[in-house]
Amino acid sequence: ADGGREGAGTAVLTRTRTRKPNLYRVLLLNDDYTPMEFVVHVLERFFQKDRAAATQIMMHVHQNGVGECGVFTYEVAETKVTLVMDLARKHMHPLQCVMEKK
Ligand code: TYC
Repeated sequence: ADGGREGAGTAVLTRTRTRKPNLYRVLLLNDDYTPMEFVVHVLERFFQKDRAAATQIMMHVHQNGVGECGVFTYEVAETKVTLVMDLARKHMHPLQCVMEKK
């Protein structure tokens, strides 16, 4: 903590450390209809994955039912979920994207 002075010789200690932000995992859920290529595209476009990483995550979701796209602060996670869900709806794919507190 760093020191400050206030009033008649009164020492004041103020907190200098910032707080850790609450973090959220963004997850993709498997379904039987969304094309694999569409899921790979979503991971490249919204989660900055290269083709190899995107394919690996997509296959993990395909085989395990759920997988992590990334970890973000609340507003960033919420925005990514909305962008994925809007694109999936536009293409009439049942892809589900959700967030959960870490
Ligand atoms: N299971 C889908 C298929 O066989 C592919 C898929 C992967 C769908 C990941 C959704 O989050 C998902 N076409």
